[in-house]
Amino acid sequence: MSCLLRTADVGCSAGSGWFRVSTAGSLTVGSTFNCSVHAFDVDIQHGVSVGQTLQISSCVGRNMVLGGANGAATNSLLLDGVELALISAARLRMQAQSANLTVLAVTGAQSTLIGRVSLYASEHLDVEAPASFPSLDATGVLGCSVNDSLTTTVGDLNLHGGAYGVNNAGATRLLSSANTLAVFGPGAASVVAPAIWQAKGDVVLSAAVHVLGRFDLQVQADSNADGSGALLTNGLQVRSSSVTAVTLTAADFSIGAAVDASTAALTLDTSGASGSIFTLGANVAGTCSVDQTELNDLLTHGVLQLGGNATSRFVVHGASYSGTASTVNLLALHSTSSQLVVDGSASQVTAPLINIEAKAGVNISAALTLNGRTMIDGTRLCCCVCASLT
Ligand SMILES: [Ca+2]
Repeated sequence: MSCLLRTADVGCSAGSGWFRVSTAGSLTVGSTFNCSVHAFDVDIQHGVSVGQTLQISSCVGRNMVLGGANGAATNSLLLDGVELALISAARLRMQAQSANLTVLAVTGAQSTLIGRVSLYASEHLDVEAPASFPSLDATGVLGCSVNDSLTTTVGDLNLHGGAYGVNNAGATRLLSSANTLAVFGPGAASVVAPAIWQAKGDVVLSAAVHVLGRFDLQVQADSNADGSGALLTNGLQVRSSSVTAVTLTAADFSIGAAVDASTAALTLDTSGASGSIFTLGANVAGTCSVDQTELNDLLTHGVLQLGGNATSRFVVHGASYSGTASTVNLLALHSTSSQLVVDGSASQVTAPLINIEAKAGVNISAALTLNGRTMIDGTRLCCCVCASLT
């Protein structure tokens, strides 16, 4: 069921055709109904309540702007931040046809009465100021550019960039989702480091990701460290020699194509959930696993670090590494009880420098071959070699 408010059919050509709710008015559309508003511009001065989806569109070719202050944009349909705060709906959908859609500043307080915001531009979608929504999906058919921080506070953050991809640049590069963060193509995404992409749940990088800029990129699934949140990639490539580190953390990894850090350090660690186990060489349910196929996809000429400060237990389980890394670090450093264990079938690591460190012991109970200068530090509590070390 829906209601349809069309004010713009005549107004577009005349440069008028408003949808206005004055301070003396209000609009309520019942709890089971949608409402579609088609207008040259909107002027919302008092409450608009729509039970299901409120869709706002304008004249074909007319740009749309969401957020910011009154008068923040001209020559476009502007739903500013104050107007947004007067809308309650299960979902707000804004649709720019043959036009661009720009997001200016939106605070969490302004969007809090809307369950989900869906933004669609058949041309470009651009986020130009910090914006926060309970949940968001945004589509720019000719590209989706996020040039400031973009956050969801309850649900998913889904970005669709079309053939031109999702681009994350600007002064602040932060994508943060309260549930899943998903980046779709089909065009490759690009991100300017330093940047952080994080989600309390899964991070799904459906598109390939190109890393530009300098310093570090951090991609964090399960950012709330409750043990739920995998990181799925379909290819990541560092394309700037000034990028120094790519750090991926998750409750589990699904590496679907090469993660090529070039000369940058490449780190994969658990998300730090209690008792996090990092398994290298096999997929083991309930652990943060990098199987052999995934290990083969981890490319760097710098340091390759697996595990780290968030790994409570590191299990090497039939893994073989003979890549280009200058150094391979296998680390279980979460707590004073963190161990590194070699078990299962034979494992081998070939690299100029190999560091194996755990705070509470290194326990080798399967064949392990290390081809490179090796430092094993089971520190501090014990170092127990129970099988062959060659
Ligand atoms: Ca989680």
